[in-house]
Amino acid sequence: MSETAAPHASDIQAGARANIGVVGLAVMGSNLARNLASREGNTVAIFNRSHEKTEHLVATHPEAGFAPSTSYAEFAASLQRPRTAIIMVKAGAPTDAVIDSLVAVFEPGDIIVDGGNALFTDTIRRERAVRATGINFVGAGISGGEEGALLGPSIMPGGSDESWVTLGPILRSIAAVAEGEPCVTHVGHDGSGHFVKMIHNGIEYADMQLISEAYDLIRHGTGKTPAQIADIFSEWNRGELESYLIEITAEVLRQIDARTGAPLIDVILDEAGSKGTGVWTVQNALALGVPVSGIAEAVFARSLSSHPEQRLVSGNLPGPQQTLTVPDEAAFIEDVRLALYASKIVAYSQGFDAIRAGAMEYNWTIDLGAIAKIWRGGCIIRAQFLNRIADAYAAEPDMPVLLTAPYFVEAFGRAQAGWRRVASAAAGSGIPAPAFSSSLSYYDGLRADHLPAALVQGQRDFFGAHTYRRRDMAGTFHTLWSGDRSEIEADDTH
Ligand code: NBP
Repeated sequence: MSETAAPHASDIQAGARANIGVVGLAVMGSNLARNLASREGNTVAIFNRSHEKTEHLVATHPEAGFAPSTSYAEFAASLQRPRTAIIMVKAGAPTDAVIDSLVAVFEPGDIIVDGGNALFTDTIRRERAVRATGINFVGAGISGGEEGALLGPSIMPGGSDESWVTLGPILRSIAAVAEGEPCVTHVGHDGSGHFVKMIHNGIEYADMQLISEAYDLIRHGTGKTPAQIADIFSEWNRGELESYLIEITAEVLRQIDARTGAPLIDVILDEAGSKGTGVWTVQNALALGVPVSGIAEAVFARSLSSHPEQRLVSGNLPGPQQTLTVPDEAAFIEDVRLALYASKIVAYSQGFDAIRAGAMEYNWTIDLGAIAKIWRGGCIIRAQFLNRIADAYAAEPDMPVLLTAPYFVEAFGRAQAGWRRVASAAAGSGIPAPAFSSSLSYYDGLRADHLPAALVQGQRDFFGAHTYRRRDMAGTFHTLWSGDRSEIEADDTH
């Protein structure tokens, strides 16, 4: 598809000098507006509900040459056609309010982009409603926090092919660049971009939990200080685990609290918060029937940590002392590294399986390899390792389960003995490592010739006549558990 962004001369209204606009100038919107303004050829229209933020941005960044507005009508008039505006406001009702205001002043062919963290089903609803007016609506996941918005985020836009023609060059110009490629791709239609962003955040939860479990086990097993463990993470960051999250983990562990002089990690309360995208990932994966156990355990672990009233009364529960005796420190640390790597492959594989299932459910055509590539830069889960995922999908685009790609099979071959030792050591000493353990169980579940699901089917048929299928013949069967005949065929469809 050709991608020429320049508007026709006849489309340029008198006084309309901006080719792109931003509505919502809190931390993300103002940084994104500055990023847009810093790129050759862009003039950025800006609007915020409370005008002080607009004035502040113009005053603090005169070099950006912003075109500020005090009303939606003025904002629309300052934009060349097709008008293109990126909304960066609080997700939910504020986003709906801004969309309604823009629809009132925009015209057919114009483009409204929601760059906030919308739930993808809201994006599907909004896209349908806005499309009915002839205006294009694009839900775009944007990852990278405030620094990414300013310097180059990873961008996951959905929406129509028509809007991508205008939007593609603009988004490519502001996205992070990884190995010479901009970290943005047209993910698919309607809510696909926000769906992929949701899964990105779910993977982020799992990755953070796995890293935290690795830190905790090393601390228990070796007695090393946070600063010494920071050095281990820095070392790991030079190998196959190289990633932004490993890099910042070392920095967090090295930090000293200015008030007490203690390692900051020992001062921070161990109750993890969340903004809900992990929960969305798990809820939607459950609805799609995709086991995302690594992500789910990470969400549950944050939830467990945030119930002080339960933890307060549970300290006397019987169990090991939660101390770990490690005969060979270096070997143990290497085992933990391998456990982290293998569990990380599981979490990413589950996340990509969820994208594949979502694409089938919602009729999106999503290039999974392209998603791996746009996550290599700008976003929180950026990592070298994503190149291996892109390679795997390039070799076999319809792979039923990502972790069976040859590169990962080889990695599991190297990692699994250490992974098992770490999971056993954690269980034996009573140190919680839910994401390590559940990732290993998932892996073994996939490998198993026989699963205990046969017994579950027997139980279901016993109490609810839910029927079962047999190994040795086609068809669906029900057993008369207390009757004369032991089995009847439940249907004759075979
Ligand atoms: P916030 O999520 O804190 O939202 C504040 C902005 O929303 C302000 O500009 C505010 O205008 C505007 N707003 C609200 Br609240 N209600 C409004 C309404 N009814 N009409 C018009 N404007 C309204 O800002 P943020 O942290 O910059 O995040 C923006 C979006 O980006 C969110 O969807 C967020 O989830 C997403 N995001 C954030 C990050 C991050 O790291 N922070 C990362 C990725 C994505 P006002 O000034 O008049 O109150």
